[in-house]
Amino acid sequence: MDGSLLAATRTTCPYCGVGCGVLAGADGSVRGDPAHPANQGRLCSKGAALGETTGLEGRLLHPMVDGKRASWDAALDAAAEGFRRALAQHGPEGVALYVSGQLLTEDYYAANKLAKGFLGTGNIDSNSRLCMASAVAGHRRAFGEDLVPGVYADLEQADLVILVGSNLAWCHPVLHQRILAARAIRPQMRLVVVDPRRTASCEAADLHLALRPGSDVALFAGLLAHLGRAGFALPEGLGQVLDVPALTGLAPAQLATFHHWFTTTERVVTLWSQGTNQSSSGTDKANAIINCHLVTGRIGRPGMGPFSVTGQPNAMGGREVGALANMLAGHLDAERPEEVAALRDFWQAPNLALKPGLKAVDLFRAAEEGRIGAMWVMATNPAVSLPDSAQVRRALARIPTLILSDCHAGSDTAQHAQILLPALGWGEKDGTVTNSERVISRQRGFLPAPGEARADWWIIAQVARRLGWGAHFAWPNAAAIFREHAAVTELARPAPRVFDLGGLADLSDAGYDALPPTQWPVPRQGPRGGRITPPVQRLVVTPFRRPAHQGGMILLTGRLRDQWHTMTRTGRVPRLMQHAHEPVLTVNPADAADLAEGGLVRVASAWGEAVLRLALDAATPRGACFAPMHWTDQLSPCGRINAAVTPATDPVSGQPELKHTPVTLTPFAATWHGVLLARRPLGAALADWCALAPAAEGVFRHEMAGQDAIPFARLAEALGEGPPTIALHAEATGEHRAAWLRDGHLIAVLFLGPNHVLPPREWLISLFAEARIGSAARHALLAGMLPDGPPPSPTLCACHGVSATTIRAAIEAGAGDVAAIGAATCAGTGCGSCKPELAALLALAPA
Ligand SMILES: Nc1nc2c(c(=O)[nH]1)N[C@H]1C(S)=C(S)[C@@H](COP(=O)(O)OP(=O)(O)OC[C@H]3O[C@@H](n4cnc5c(=O)[nH]c(N)nc54)[C@H](O)[C@@H]3O)O[C@H]1N2
Ligand SMILES: Nc1nc2c(c(=O)[nH]1)N[C@H]1C(S)=C(S)[C@@H](COP(=O)(O)OP(=O)(O)OC[C@H]3O[C@@H](n4cnc5c(=O)[nH]c(N)nc54)[C@H](O)[C@@H]3O)O[C@H]1N2
Ligand code: SF4
Ligand SMILES: [Mo]
Repeated sequence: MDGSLLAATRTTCPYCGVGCGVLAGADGSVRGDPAHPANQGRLCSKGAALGETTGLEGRLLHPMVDGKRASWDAALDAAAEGFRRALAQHGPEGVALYVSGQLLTEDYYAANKLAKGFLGTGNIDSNSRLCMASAVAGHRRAFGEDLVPGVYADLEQADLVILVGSNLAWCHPVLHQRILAARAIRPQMRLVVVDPRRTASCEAADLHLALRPGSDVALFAGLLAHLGRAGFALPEGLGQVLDVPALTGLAPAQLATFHHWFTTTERVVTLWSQGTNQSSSGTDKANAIINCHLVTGRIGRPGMGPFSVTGQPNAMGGREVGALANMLAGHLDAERPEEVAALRDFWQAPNLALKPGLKAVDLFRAAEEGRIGAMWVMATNPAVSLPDSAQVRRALARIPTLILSDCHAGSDTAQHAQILLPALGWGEKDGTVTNSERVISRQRGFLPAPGEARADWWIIAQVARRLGWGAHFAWPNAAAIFREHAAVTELARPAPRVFDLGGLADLSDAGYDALPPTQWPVPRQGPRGGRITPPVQRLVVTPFRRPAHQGGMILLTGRLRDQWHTMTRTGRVPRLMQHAHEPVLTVNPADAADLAEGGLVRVASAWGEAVLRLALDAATPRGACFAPMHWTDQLSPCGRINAAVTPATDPVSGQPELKHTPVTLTPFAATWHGVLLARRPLGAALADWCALAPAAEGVFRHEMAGQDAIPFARLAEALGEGPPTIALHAEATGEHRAAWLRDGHLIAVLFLGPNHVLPPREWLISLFAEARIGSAARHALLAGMLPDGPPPSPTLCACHGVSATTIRAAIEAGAGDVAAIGAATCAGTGCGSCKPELAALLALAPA
C-alpha cells in the first residue's frame, strides 16, 4: 500500500445506484475501492471526477430566512412555526415533506418518522416517485414485498442479458463494464437492448429491439404467450392475443430471434430502468417482465432473474425506511392493522398516520390549490425534475412556508423557498446507502463541515424538538438511528417478510463506523445476504394500454453520460461539461426537413415549451426526439425540458410518464447568435436563449441567441470590463467581434453573427491559457478564424482528456480496435464509458 492509500477514507460514490466503493484521499484524490463488491476498483467518469466537485463555490453555508442570513435557532424556529401554523389551519393533510434518494438512510428514516409518526401525515413522498415507484409497485404485486431478488454477479453469470429501457453504458457504467468484461471471457453470452433509441448501450448488443415508445407491455406479453406455446405452463387468462409486430413496430424476424433466445436460454437476466418505470403503464411493464421469469422459474438462481436497477445512490434505502406516501417503515404493511400498531408502539407515536399521503404529482397539485400550508423539500430540485414545471413553480410559489434543505445555494427550487437550511454534502456526511443489489455501504466523512452546514438527520431532529417531540428524536449520532431502523425490521410480522436487519440492530458505534459492505437480509439467525428466492411469487395480468397522450412527434427524455440530474455538482466540472456543453435535442434526419442542424429548435407541447440546439442523428427513431433532463434556470432557462413534459402518471404507482410527450418542433427564429467567453460566469440570462458552461479552469462559455436587437448594453454591463481592447463591427454582414485583454492576457471574447456558425470554441478557449496574446492571435481573433492548422476537436475520453483528433490519428497509425486505441492514447482505459464512441470512430475509418 502506498502512503496516499493508507490515508484514504473508504466511502461510497454519491451518484448512481451501482453504489461503487471509493477511496478518498485527504489530498482530494479519488479512486475505486478494489475491496468493494460493487466495483472492485472501477469508477466511471462521474465517480472519477468526484474530487473536483467538493469545492465550496456555490455552497449554501448558512441558514437563510426570507433571503437574509439567519442563525440556526432562528431558522429552525421559523420552520417549526410554519409547520405549527399549517397544522392548525389544515390539519395533518396540509403539511408535507418531499425528500430524495440522495439522502442517507439515517436522514431518510428520521424524515419518515417525523412525517408519519409525529406530524401524523402520509404526505411524505420522494423523488423516487419519479424513478422507482413503478418497480416498487411491480415487486409488491408480484412478491408481496419490494424485493430485488438478484445480485450483480448474476449479470456476469447470465447467458442472456436483456436491458429494457436502460442506457446502462451511460447510467450504470460500472455494471455495463462488468457485463462486457464477463462477455470477453464467455463470448457466447448475449446482450439484447430494448430501447426506441440506438444508445451507447447498443454498441455491444447482439440484438437491438427499437420498439415503439411505450409498447414494452406488448413485447413482454407477446413473449409470455410464446413461452406458453413453447410448453411453459401459463395460468388461465394470462396468454393475451396481441398483434405484437403492429403494436411494437418490430419486425417478425426480430421478435422470433428474441423469443427463441429467451425460450432456449436458462440463464437470463432482464434488467430494467426508466424506459420501463417512467411510463403510464410502468407497473404493468415491470410485471410483464417479472411474469416471463416466473413462468420459466428463472428467479433466485445464479445468472437469472428480473432486475430493476436503482437510479440514485440511496433509492433503495428510501424504500427500506418506507419514505413514500403509500408505504410504512421497514417494509411493514400499512394495510395490516397489527403491523401499524406495532410501529405505533415502537415509535410511541399515537398520531401515526393511518392514511396514505399524496404522491408527488398530486402533492404539487394540492399545493397549487392552496391545500399545503408547509412543505419541507430535502435533497431534490422539484422545480426542475418534476414534469409540467410551470405548474410545479406555481405550486412552490403558493406554499406559505417552503423549507429547503440543500447543499447548494442557487438551485431553481431555492428561488422559491423562504427557509434555506445548509446540509452537509458528500465527503462531509456520515451514514449508509443501499445499492441496487441490496448492499448497504457506509458513506464516511473525510472533509470538515463547511460553514454552518449540518447533517440532514440533525436538522430534522431539531425541528422535531421544537414541535415538542424531542425525546423521540434524541439520537446522539447516525449509528443510533441506524440501530433504530434495523430494530423496526424486527417488529411483529404475521406475514413472512424478507427484509430483515435484525442482525445489525445491536451494532456498536465502533461496529457501525467499521461496517463493511453488507448485503441484506441480515437476520439475527440464519443465512445472510445473497440471492433471494421470493417466498411469494404471483403472476399479474398486464393488459396492453397505449401511453396517456398520443400523436405527432414523441418527446423522450433521459440522461447524458457525464451529467448528474440538475447539474448542481457535475455542471461545475469543465471536463464533464465537454461531452455536452448545452442542451441538445436529437432528431432523426428524416424528420427534420424544415429544421437546420446546429440551429435552435422550439419543442412545444400542451404543457409548455423549451428551446434546444438541434442535432440530427439516425440513432433516434423516426417520429421521436430525445432531450436530456439536466438543464436548469441556472445554466439554460430555455433548455429546461420538463417545461414541456406531460404530468400524466401510472394509475398504480403514480409515477409520471416522463418518457412520452407529444410535441411539435419548429425552428426558433433567432436573428443573431453569439458566444461570450469570460473569466467568470455571467449567468444564463444574457439573451433570449442562453446556455452557460464552465469550459476550462477559470473560463466560462456563454452560448447565446436572440430574436430582437443584440443586447450590447446588457452584455457589456454583465461583463463589466469597459470598452474592448480589440473590436470589429461589420454592420453589413451583422458580424461583431471583440476581445478584452489585460496585460496581454485574455479576459473575455465575444463573437456575434447572423447565424450559428461561429469560430471553433476550443480554439478560443485555448487562447485563455496563453500568458500573452501575440499579434498573430490578435489578427486571428479579428478575422474570426484560426491562425493556422485545423480546429481542435472535442474531447471524447473525459477521464484522460483525449480528443477525437488524437484518437483518429491513432486509428490512422494502425490501432484496429478499442484496446489498441487505449494502448496508444489511454482513451477508454479509465471508466470505459467512451468505448462506444471509440468503436464508432473505428467503424468510420476506412478499412
Ligand atoms: N450519467 C448519469 N447516470 C445516471 C444518472 C444521471 O443523471 N446521469 N441518474 C441516475 C438515476 S437517478 C437513474 S433513475 C438512472 C436512469 O438510468 P436509465 O433509465 O438507463 O436512463 P434514462 O436515460 O433516463 O432512460 C433510459 C432509456 O429509456 C429509453 N426509453 C424511452 N422510452 C422508452 C420505452 O417506452 N421503452 C423502452 N424500453 N425504453 C424507453 C430512452 O431512450 C433511454 O435511452 O440513471 C442513474 N445514473
Ligand atoms: N424529463 C425527465 N425528468 C426527470 C427524469 C427523466 O428521466 N426525465 N428522471 C427523474 C428521476 S429518475 C430522478 S431520480 C429525478 C432527479 O431529480 P432531482 O432529485 O431534482 O435532481 P438532483 O439534481 O439530483 O437534486 C438533488 C439536490 O439535492 C442536493 N443534495 C445533494 N446531496 C444532498 C444531501 O446530502 N442533503 C441535502 N439536503 N441535499 C443534497 C443537491 O445539491 C441538489 O440540489 O429527476 C426526475 N426527472
Ligand atoms: S457507476 Fe459511476 S456514478 Fe455509479 S456509483 Fe459507480 S462510479 Fe458512481
Ligand atoms: Mo432516478
